[in-house]
Amino acid sequence: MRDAQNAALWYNLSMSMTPTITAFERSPDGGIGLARDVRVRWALEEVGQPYNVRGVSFAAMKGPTHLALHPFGQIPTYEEGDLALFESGAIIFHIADHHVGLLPNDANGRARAITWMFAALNTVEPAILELGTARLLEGDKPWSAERLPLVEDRVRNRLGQLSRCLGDADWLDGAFSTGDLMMVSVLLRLKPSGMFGEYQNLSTYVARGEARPAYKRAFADQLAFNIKLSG
Ligand code: GTB
Repeated sequence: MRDAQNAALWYNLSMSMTPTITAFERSPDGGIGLARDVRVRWALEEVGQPYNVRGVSFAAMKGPTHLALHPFGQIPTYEEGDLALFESGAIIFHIADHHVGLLPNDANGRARAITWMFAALNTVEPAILELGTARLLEGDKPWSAERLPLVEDRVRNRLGQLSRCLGDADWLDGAFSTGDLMMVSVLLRLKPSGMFGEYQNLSTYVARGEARPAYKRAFADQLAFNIKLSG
């Protein structure tokens, strides 16, 4: 009897400590992996941390329960015990900080990996997001034809700088780190446009990221999640 009680207690404790992330209940991309829960899933897979996923509808995202977790009403969020986080960068940093495998052990290498994570989020991703906005949301505006090449040039500029920095290395700074996880995740958004194909080393860099078993598991799981919910 005591053994059964202990087992139940242990089960409840481990379930409450298994992180839960949120994802689109139905991703608008149909599961091609562009939503930001994928990068969080990838980080969790890299460190071997099991997790639960809760799908959130667009309506629920703007409701009080989700807004208590995420002030901007978005996904992903991350809950673990009494900790609740939002922002994919903060979530992935937390995962990397609490597990072995995504940040180097030496202090300087660790600081550089974190720098690359910020560079991906603050310097590369904004230009890529702007391109998406210019193409998808502003393409029908009378000024779009004039503005779009400027936005494309800003993306090319960043890609050229990144391409020169990467050179023929496999990863941005020695071994694969959270900096690469974030940079590859950000660049993947450009994949449908074929734009990073203009930079061969970036193209193979992204493919190298996608080939990692942890990424493949993360991608397959989000796809299965989307298929299950739309079925
Ligand atoms: N800075 C935040 C982070 O990094 O976590 C940004 C989070 C964010 O943009 N979340 C998006 C969201 O919740 C989903 S990932 N949007 C709903 C809303 O704002 O109301 C971005 C995204 C959205 C849609 C597609 N798509 O259709 O393919 C892909 C990616």
